[in-house]
Amino acid sequence: MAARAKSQPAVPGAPASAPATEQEPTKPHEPLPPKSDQTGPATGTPTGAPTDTPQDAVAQQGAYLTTAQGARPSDTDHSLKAGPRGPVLLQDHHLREKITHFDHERIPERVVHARGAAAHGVFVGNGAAQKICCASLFEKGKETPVFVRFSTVLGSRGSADTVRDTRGFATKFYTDDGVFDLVGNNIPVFFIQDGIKFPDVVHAAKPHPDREIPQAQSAHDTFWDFVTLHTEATAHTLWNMSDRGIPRSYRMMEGFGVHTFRLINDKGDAVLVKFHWKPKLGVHSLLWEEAQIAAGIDPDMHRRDLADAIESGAFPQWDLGVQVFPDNDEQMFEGIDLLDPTKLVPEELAPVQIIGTMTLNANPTNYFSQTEQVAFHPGHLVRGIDVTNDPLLQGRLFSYLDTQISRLGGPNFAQLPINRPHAPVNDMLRDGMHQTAVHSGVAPYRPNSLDGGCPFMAGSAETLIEFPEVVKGTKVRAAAASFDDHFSSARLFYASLSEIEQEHVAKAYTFELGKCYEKAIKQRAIGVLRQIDEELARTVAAGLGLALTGEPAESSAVTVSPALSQLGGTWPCDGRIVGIFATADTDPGELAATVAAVAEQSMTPLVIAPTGGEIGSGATAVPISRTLDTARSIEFDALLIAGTAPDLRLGLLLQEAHRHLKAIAYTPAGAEAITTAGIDEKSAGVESVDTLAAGLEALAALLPEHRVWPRAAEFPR
Ligand code: HDE
Repeated sequence: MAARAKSQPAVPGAPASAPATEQEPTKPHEPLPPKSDQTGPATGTPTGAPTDTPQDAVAQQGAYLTTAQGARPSDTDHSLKAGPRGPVLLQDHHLREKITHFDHERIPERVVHARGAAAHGVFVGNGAAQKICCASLFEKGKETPVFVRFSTVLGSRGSADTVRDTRGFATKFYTDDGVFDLVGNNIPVFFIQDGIKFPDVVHAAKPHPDREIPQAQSAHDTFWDFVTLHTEATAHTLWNMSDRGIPRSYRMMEGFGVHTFRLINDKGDAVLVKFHWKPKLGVHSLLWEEAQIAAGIDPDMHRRDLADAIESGAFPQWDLGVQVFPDNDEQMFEGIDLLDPTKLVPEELAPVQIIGTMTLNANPTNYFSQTEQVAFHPGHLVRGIDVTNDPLLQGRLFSYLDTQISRLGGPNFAQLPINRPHAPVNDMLRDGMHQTAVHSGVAPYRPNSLDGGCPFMAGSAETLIEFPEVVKGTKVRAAAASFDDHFSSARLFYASLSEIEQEHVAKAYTFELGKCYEKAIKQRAIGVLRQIDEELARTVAAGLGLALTGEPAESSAVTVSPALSQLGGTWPCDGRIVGIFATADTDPGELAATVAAVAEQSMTPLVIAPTGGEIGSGATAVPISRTLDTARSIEFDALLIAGTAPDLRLGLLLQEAHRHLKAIAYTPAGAEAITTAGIDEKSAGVESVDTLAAGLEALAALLPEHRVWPRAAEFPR
C-alpha cells in the first residue's frame, strides 16, 4: 500500500492542510532565549546515564549538608528541644522538612510489572532495515543510546525475581528523531485479544482481594478460573508453565514485541513486522526447584545477576530482528491472523531478519530516578514506525500515558532525566504538577506572531508518519472470526518442545493446579489441556488424581517450530558462575591460577570454603567469597570440588547441584565429598580430574549446553 501525499486529506471530504510554509510569519529559528527572570536550574538532555550530567550536578552541589533551601544546619541528629529531656519544638524546620519529605518518599508502584531491574546501553543498526523503514536508529552503524527495564508482571516491588511469571522486556531508544519505546515481553503471545479485558485478567492473576495472597504467583484459583473460562489465554498460560516462565537470567531471555507493527520507508511503502530480541547467550531457564529455593535464599537473583555481569564487563547483548509480512488488506500470513496477539508466526515460515544489536554496558546510578521513574509507552513512536489495529495494542496506547500520571504524579513525567528525549524538545505543553522547565516566550500556540512564529512545523521529510490506512466498518463490539481459534498456537508450542521440556510443562501444570482449592476449576483445566495435547492432559489429570474429563481436540493436526525449543545448541558462557570448593589444604598458587583462568573466560569464580577469610597467606592468599553458611547451590552454574569437610551443608550443596543437572568436577582431594554426598562418580557430567586446571577444562566443555541434560535420565520420573 503506498502512502498518500502529505497534503491529501486523511478522511475523504476533510480539508487538506495547507503547506506548512504558508502559515509561518517568519523562518524557523531556535526558541527565544529566556528573559533574565526566567532562568532556572539546568534542564538539559541527560537521561541519568552514568556520565556526569548537569542534572546530577543539580542533585548534589557543594560538600556541606544543607536544608532543601540551601541553609547549612548545625546538627542533623538531634531535634530542637526545650532542654535535652524536654519536648520537641514545633519551630524545628529542619526536623519537619526531613520527616515530611521522608513521609512522601514512596510513589505508587506500577499496577503491573512493579518489580524490575534495568541497565543502560547502546543499540547499533546494521542497515538491513533501511529499505523497509526510514527510522534513523536502523541506519548502518548508527549508535542509539538505550535504557532497558526487565520485570516480572504479577509481584509487588519487593517480591522475588524467580517466580513463575512472564517477564517484561521494555526498551527505550533515545533516537535522533525522538524516543521510541519497544515495550515487549519474553513471551511472544498474550493472554487476551482485546485491551478491554486487561483489568479482568490482572484482577484474576493478582493476589486474592480478601487476604491479599498469594504474592507473585499464578498458582491460585482466580488465575486458573480466568484462564480456563477465557480459552484465548491457553497459549500464554502454556508458555508460562514452560521453562520460559522461570528464566535463568534476564541476560538469557528472548524479547518479543508481541503485536504486529508497521514499518514505513521514505517512499511511503509499508510492511508489517513482529519484533524479536535474540540473546547472544541463548535462552536458558532455571529448574522449578531452583526457582523456589532462590525465592527464599536470594530473592534478588536476577537483579543481582544483571548488575554483576555488567559490572564485571560481561555486557549482555541481543540482536534485534524482524519477521516481515506484506501489508495487505487481510493482514494474515499463512492463515495466521497478524492482528491477534495470542498467535505467533513460526520462524520457519517467516525468518527473523537481524537489523541491529544492543549491548547493555552500564548499571543505573540511582534505582529510583532511573529504573523506577522510567515511563514507557507503546505509543512513543518515531518516524517510520507505526501501530496496527491489533485491539490489544490499541488498548495499550491509552493505558500507559494514563498510568504515568497517577504513578509519577502529573503530566510532566517526560521531563524526568531518564525520560527526556535526546532529540530537541519544543512542545506547547505548559505548567502542571512538577513542571521543572522554565519556558520562554508568550505564545504556546500556533500559528502565532508574538513568538516569531516559533515553534514551526517540520517538513514532511522529518515528521512522524501516521500511515494513511483506509478504514471503514460498522461500529460494533465484536472480534474477527479468526480470533475464535484459541488452541492452534498452544498446540504448536507444545509440540515443538523437547521431551524434557514437555515433562517440565506437565509438572508445572500439576503443581499450579494442585495449589487450587476448587475441584471444578482443576477439572475444567484438564478439558482445556486436552485441546493442547491428550497425553499432557492425561499426565496432569493423573498427577492431580482427577478423571480425564472434557472432549478430545477436534483436530490433532499440528505444525512444529524447532526454533521454539531452548535445547540442542551451545552458547557462550559469559557471566556464568563457577564455584570452587577449597580448604586450608588446597594449594593457594593452583587455586589463584584457576580463579584467574575462570575470569579470563569471562566467567565469575567464587571460592567456597568451610569458613571465611583467605586460603593461603601473604601475597598469594586467595580471598574466600562464600562459606558453607552463605553458599547455596542455586548460585552456581558449575562446581569444582578441591577438598572436603565434615559438614552436611557441603553434601546438600553437591546433591542439589547434581539434581539440578549442573556440571561438577572434582580433584582427588574432593573425591570424599562426592562419595559422602551419595553421588555416583559415573553420573553424567560428574568429572574426576587430577588438577584444578583440568577440572576447569572439563566444566568449560559442559557449560555451553547450560546443563548436563543427559543426567536427567538418572533420576526417577
Ligand atoms: Fe503492559 N502495562 N499492558 N503489556 N507492560 C504496563 O504501564 C497494559 C501488555 C508491558 O518496565 C503499565 O508504566 C494494558 C502487553 C511491560 O516500566 C500499564 C495492556 C505487553 C511493562 C500497562 C497491556 C505489555 C508494562 C504498568 C493490555 C507485551 C513494564 C506501569 C491492553 C507486549 C514497563 C506502566 C516498565 C507496563 C498496561 C498489555 C508489556 C498499566 C492496558 C501485551 C514490559 O500501563
